[in-house]
Amino acid sequence: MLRARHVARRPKAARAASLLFAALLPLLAVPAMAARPVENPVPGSNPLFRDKFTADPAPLVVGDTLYLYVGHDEAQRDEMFNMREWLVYSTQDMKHWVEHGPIMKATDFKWAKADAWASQVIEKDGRFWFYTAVEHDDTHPGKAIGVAVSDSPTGPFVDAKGSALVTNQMTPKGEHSWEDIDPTAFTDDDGTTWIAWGNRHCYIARLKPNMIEIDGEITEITPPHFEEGPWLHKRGDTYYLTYASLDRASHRDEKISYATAPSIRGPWTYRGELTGSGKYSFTIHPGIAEFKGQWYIFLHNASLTVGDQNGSIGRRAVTVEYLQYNDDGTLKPVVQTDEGVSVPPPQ
Ligand code: FUB
Repeated sequence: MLRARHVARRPKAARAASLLFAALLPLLAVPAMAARPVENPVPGSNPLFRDKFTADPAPLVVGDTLYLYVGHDEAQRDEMFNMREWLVYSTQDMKHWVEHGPIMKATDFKWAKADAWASQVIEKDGRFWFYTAVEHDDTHPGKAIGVAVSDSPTGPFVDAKGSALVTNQMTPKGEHSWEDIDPTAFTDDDGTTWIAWGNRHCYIARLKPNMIEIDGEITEITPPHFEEGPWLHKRGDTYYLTYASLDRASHRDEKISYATAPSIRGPWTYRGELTGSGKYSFTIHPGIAEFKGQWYIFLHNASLTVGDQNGSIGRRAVTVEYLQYNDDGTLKPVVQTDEGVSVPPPQ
């Protein structure tokens, strides 16, 4: 009898323990940090965050709040990149920001070994889906794209799939191991979510409704001068593919260029350069959002100094500028400023 009762009670206790573990798991993934206000002597001016180096900005609007996901640049001295985690900030007025701390580490993907590179979070069915590039372990050498999920925009996020969504072996055209980076995710009006990504080659694919599997073919849509950092968005009937571009003849610093299309399936028309290079930075990376009736483009440069560390290829700083449209839907050139959005948009 005793034994029977013991046996009968065990599954309940085990279930409770496993529910508790599941509830605590996200809390264990990264140490929680108390949210704290960001100090900026001129709120809204560039760079936005000045006590640490940040890169690859990706905005997400949820209600009256804009969340900004960034990679944390921790390169020391001549190190090229040292990016171990992603951070998130939020604002309700584009001038005053709150720092929420890390949402995830690259190695929280058990199959990844390093490199918290560029990412984007989108909301679908009340959950937050985080697509990002990391370095895969030796089972699939090269960069890969992972997907993580959270019930809150400030995370923490946990691996949603347990394996990579895209590996270097799935796009064999690439000349190098970092072809599969910089995912951008976009949900079209019919509810279908698409993911685009790439370095040198730009790819696009549909996601299954479960958000963790590619649905069908991977298609190449590489626009002129494409280097990396694609960002998909839509305004009115026009689809925009904005990206970091490189003049390979001069191999000067990257700029932002863009293309437009009447459908997510293309055809894409090249529209030229949108910005110049980020100050002192080889890379630049676009993230675009409409917030409270105004469009913004987030970028990064390497103009920030923190302590005795100057900006460099692996020590960047996130910035923001207004994004404005011409009547025909093309984008007005974006000038990168120190004022950022601390001043009204250009007329
Ligand atoms: O931050 C690491 C890499 O540099 C990103 O994946 C690229 O977009 C470039 O910004």
